[in-house]
Amino acid sequence: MSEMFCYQCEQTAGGKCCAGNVGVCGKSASAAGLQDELTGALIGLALGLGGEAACASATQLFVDGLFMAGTNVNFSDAAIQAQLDKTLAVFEHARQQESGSKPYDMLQLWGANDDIRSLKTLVLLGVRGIAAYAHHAAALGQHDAEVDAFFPQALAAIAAEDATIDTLLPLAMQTGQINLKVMALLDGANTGAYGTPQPTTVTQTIEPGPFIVISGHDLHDLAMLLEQTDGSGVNVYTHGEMLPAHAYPQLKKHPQLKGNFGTAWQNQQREFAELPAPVLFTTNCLMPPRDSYADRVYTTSVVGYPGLSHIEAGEQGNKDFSAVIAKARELGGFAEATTLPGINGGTSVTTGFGHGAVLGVADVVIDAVKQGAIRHFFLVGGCDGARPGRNYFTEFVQKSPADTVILTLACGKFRFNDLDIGQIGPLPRILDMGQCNDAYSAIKVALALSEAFGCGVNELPLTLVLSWYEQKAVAILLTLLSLGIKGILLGPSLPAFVSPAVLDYLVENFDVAPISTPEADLARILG
Ligand code: FSO
Ligand code: SF4
Repeated sequence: MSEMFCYQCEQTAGGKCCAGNVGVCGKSASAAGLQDELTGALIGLALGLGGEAACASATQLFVDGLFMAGTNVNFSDAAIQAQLDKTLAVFEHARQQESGSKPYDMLQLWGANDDIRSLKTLVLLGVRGIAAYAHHAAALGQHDAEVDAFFPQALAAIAAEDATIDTLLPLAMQTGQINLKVMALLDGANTGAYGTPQPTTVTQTIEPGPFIVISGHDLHDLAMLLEQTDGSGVNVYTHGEMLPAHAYPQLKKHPQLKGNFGTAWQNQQREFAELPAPVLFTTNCLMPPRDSYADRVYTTSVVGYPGLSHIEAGEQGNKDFSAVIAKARELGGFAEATTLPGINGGTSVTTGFGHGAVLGVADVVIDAVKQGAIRHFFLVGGCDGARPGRNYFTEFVQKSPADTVILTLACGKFRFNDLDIGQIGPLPRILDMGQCNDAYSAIKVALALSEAFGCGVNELPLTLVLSWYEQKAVAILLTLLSLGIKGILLGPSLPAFVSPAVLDYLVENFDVAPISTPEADLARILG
């Protein structure tokens, strides 16, 4: 019987760790073990490099290997083993050059003393989040030398036996700063390729006829799919974190990009059960597919699940989605227009309030604050998940007073983005800034407001109410802390890998607090 140790996400078993044969997410002990081996191989590679920057192909190994070990990304032993083999081949080459080191044994990390393990885990998970964003930017040909150099630097530091709280805390803050860099890189890559997002209302009604559902964060994959479905009679609907794609001019120009299907990732087994269409997963969050629809789920890139069809990139990263298009035709879609309403029964959602759109109406926003029409901004954003405590975020938005604005991003917004809570002047009260990486937009807007009002970000009428689930959220939290942002409310539970001493540090230095009830938190913030 195999055993696993994994505590990297919010739904970890008993709020402590997944052990035994299978994790709460459905990841097997063998896949978890291979992910540990892969991470250990990458740490060994980093040590062999002396923590120094790697060549482009080794950097891609860091990016892909780290992303592949993230939550709900890859469940396939064969795929993880193949990535491990690629990484170990580099060791073999280094050994022949007599400059090699050994793969790192992850048990050294999992067995370290509480606080060291906690801080090293914080860095490792933050780096996994950074790798995800670097992966999307690289797909659009964008790289940042400082980001690339950080992978070996941070991984080598995780192996350091002489690491102390005093060396690891600054490294955690540096992880946050590097994540800011990579989010900026990805923002530039996405807007450079597809234009500045524009506010866009997206229907949740599916037209009759064949269609494809595309999920995940990779806009480049969507762009390729749209090019290949142009004029084909096959429509395309976004799912989950792909929703904000509707706001990009160079993507929305394709008339077959029709609308959005479904809500956040944890509802996919129910929402896909009767789906007469294929689903393409470009990134997490993939759940183990039910037999009723497993034959129509396709994965690509670092995503994988045993038995699902996988589409690999060919020359220059091009992908051939003809099998997905053929599957859409075979399944035929709905016979009549069909609406899958949002969580609260809404039939459309609005997105596209990135930094370009919001700062484009900065004067309106600043005037509304000065005249008291906007009393407070809440950033209610982050990941969704299955825990019932996540209803907090819906209720928080429902109970927020009419003179407050809700900025939101990532998949947690599906809890409330179909609510009509009104407008303040020309502005809707819910402004969807985009995907989780568009936390960069929220930061840009906050910095612009603080400049306009001549105060620090912590003095703004702005509170961050964050829902976390996986490693990208860890990276974003580190970014916010590294910017000195205080008073963040975090839920639905605190990370299992944060030791009591590290939590004390976060509370004392950054006033990070767990969510309580929407009523109590709203009263305290606005009181
Ligand atoms: Fe959600 Fe999943 Fe974007 Fe995450 S779909 S939970 S933070 O992978 O990446 O928000
Ligand atoms: Fe458990 Fe989360 Fe790890 Fe899955 S990713 S095994 S749910 S801690």
